[in-house]
Amino acid sequence: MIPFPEEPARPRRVEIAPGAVHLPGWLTFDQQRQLVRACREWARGPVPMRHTRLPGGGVMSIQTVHLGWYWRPYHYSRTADDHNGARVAELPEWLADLGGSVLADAYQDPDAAAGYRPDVALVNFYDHAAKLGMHQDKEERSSAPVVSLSIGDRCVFRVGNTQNRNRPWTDVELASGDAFVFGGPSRFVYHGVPKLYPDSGPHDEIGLAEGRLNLTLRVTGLAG
Ligand code: MD3
Ligand code: FE
Repeated sequence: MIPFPEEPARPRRVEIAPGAVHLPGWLTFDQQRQLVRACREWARGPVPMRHTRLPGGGVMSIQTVHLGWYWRPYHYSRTADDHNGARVAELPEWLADLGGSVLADAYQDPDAAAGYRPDVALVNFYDHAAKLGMHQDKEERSSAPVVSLSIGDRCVFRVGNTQNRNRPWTDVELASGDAFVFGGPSRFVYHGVPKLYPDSGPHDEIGLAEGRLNLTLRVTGLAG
């Protein structure tokens, strides 16, 4: 018989930088499967998932679906004004609550959950060739933490600094089921996804044949 190892193969909680906490394998396969199913539904509309248009005329390689608020570069609105004009779907309570649970575990503070009221979720889909360049998320008028959930193929996630998109940075591998929290001094760090490992996810267990889903929960600090 193979004995159980003393330590889990992957640590449960890693603080990458002050306020930036990685929780490997936080989601069960059951939860991941339910999230995949929900994302499929959200991707159909009222604002269908698609490649975000960039101000320069290009499009992002990832595809995005929005809950609560519609995001495009430099701008949040309730309706997809550069697309079909529809109002985005509500952010479900259960998803906001899930974000609160992540936060409580990341900061080892049970009270953190109740106070966390995200009002937007952005769901990004990466095919095998999609990447996300180094950027800051600063359209939000709140410094509340961002909670991220990864499902599907593994990727390299690059956590940089708050000054510019260059070094120093730390590369972290994000796998299916991992959660990440960016708060405090890390809330406005540059970050990106330079590489995906194709066909590396637990497809059968989660019901996602290919690619990677990432959900981020945020507090916009906007009213209305
Ligand atoms: C750090 N998404 O949606 S998730 C994004 O994997 C985004 O799809 C990446 O960057 C992805 O904007 C990374 C982790 C993440 C998300 C938001 C952050 C890290 C963050 C906001 C501020 C600081
Ligand atoms: Fe980001």
